[in-house]
Amino acid sequence: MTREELLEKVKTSRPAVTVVGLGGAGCNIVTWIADKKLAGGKIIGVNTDASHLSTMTRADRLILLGEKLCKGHGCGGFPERGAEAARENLAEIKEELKDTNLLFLVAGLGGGSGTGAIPVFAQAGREMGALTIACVTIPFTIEMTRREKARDAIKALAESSDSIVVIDNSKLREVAGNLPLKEALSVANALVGSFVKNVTDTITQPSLINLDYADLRAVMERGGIASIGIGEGDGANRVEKSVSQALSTPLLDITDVSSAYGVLIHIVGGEDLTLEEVAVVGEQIMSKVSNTKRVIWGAKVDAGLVGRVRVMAVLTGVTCPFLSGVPKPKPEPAPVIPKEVVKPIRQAMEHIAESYPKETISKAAVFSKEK
Ligand SMILES: Nc1nc2c(ncn2[C@@H]2O[C@H](COP(=O)(O)OP(=O)(O)OP(=O)(O)O)[C@@H](O)[C@H]2O)c(=O)[nH]1
Ligand SMILES: [Mg+2]
Repeated sequence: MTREELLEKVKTSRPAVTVVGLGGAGCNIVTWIADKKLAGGKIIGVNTDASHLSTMTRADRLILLGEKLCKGHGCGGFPERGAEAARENLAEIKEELKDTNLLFLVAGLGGGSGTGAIPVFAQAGREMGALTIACVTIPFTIEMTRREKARDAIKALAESSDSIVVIDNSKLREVAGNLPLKEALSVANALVGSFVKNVTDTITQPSLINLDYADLRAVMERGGIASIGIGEGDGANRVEKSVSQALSTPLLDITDVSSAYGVLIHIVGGEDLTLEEVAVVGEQIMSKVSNTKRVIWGAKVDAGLVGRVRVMAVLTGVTCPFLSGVPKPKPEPAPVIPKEVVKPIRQAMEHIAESYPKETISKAAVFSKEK
């Protein structure tokens, strides 16, 4: 084989990534992703609400769900209608997903369209052979009945998708401070969006060949519920600080961090990030998440982030009290997060929310305990 033929092969063997935003929140989140320019992925906006869907100028494809059922007016908060609407378009959905290897389904749970349609899309994605990752938010505690709907939707998703990355909006407030609603929603958009973007960039960009689709599959396939944590640090022990923050402040309350099945780490640092520091992240995670079978990660250099390290940790196969309905073993008082911890997390969120500057991606590493 010549080098040219090999390069052609690299191009054609790259996994096809599709990101679907469902319902109002889902569409807003994928718009965030489109604004940041997704490397090598197709973006689809999906809604029963024609008016909201028509605002999606950045998507590659749009699907108006359940035209007959909803007449373009939305679902009024009823997930059963959202599911029925999605079933109306099943043939079109399968056609859109047919060559996809990696499918991200993004929604804010609690309404009708996104909540009802997402399990239908997940099932279609799995049937088409895609690694199907749902990325969802749970409504704020004040949205009481909406939280119940979200719980049911996650249970349905557990049957139909590979992994479900869950961000609890209430938890967001806890770690980022008491933000006004609109700001909190933008932070949620940025967090879900950057998870999708980070993972996609890491496996589709040729300079990050060490973290590939097969590695991702090993951690996320049948991975169940997944929780995200982020951390950022500077100065001495900046890596240790950011790792321990990322693990100690998950955006979904989980029962036991140490029993996570798999961990995906994404590290961003300035030009001064060393490979040794990247390796320290691995050691730290392995020591803190002791039963983890698989740890994979990618690291990239962001020229604008001198002196700092930012870590996003995704723990798969976790259990969480919200879903099991079981209270925590030891009810703890509301956590008081020290200011020096809140501040860097907020900074990390602000960084994430900022547009990605032109980044030079130079390093990646994959480590696994189990080969
Ligand atoms: N992250 C994020 N969450 C949002 C946003 N808007 C609403 N939410 C959250 O998502 C939940 C669902 O809202 P929508 O996405 O508007 O609902 P929908 O899926 O369009 O459902 P219907 O409008 O009932 O058909 C809400 O309960 C909020 O918790 C947003 O812009 N960003
Ligand atoms: Mg809506």
